[in-house]
Amino acid sequence: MGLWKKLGRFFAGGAADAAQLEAVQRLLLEADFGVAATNETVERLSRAGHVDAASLERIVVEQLGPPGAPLARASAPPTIMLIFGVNGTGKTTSVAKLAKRLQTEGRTVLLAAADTFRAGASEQLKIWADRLGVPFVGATRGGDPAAVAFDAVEAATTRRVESVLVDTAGRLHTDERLREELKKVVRVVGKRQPGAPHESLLVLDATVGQNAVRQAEAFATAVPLTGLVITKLDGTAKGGGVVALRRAVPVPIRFLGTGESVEDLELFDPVKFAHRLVNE
Ligand SMILES: Nc1nc2c(ncn2[C@@H]2O[C@H](COP(=O)(O)OP(=O)(O)O)[C@@H](O)[C@H]2O)c(=O)[nH]1
Ligand SMILES: [Mg+2]
Repeated sequence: MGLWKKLGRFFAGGAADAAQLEAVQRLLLEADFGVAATNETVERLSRAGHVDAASLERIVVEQLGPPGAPLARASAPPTIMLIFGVNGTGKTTSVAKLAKRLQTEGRTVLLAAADTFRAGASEQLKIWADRLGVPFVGATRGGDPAAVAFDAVEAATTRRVESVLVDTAGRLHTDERLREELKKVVRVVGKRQPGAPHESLLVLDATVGQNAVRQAEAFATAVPLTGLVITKLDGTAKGGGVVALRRAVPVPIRFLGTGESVEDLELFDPVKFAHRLVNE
């Protein structure tokens, strides 16, 4: 149910009195907006002196930031895209979805499995590569992720593949060794290919609330990010968490994951998203 309909249980809209603002506040907190975005929204409604669906929607659109920009294209190929995130967030699935999107744009893709930590991680990505019919660079368990990323850039250059998607490891976002490992991946591809990485996307699971906010903060301080991919929006009524995420890190939302199939990826549209959140 949209926020506005839920709000309708408390009042019908109109002049913003203290009770109404309190109802809005409760509702936004319940919807995972987080304290900062909730307070800002309530303040703005209070200042406007009026609580209605259109105002709420407008405020949310602004909080969500710009529409998702399409994937970068390097002037000198290959374009290198690194995908970060904690295990289970939908990182590998998102890599496959992004590969599919690149193919739809007529671009050639190579997938690289730089998750050398998790058993079966490389095999899982290999299955996607076979399904999509794209070349694959795998990892050996316990191997060096930066070496895999380097090999992937080499392979793409030799084979004239335009874009490389690198699936990285994400066991624990608080793990200092992981931070160093990810920094090294960034450093190594940057040395091999000027301007790389051209994208560094962080995958976050919309269903885990404040946990995703902490992950976003931790990754954003470890590596420079170019965007967020927020997954599992099909499985949550708490779309407000997306507002909290965007607020936690100054990184634009680029794509939304809306299901388990390879087609279930949308370019982020803040107007559409806010409308759904508030009105549907
Ligand atoms: N419902 C839903 N499930 C998703 C989405 N993205 C990924 N998943 C599922 O989440 C689980 C973990 O995905 P995976 O890509 O292996 O995560 P990783 O460990 O981060 O690489 C799998 O069962 C996926 O099918 C999504 O947008 N919606
Ligand atoms: Mg994975």
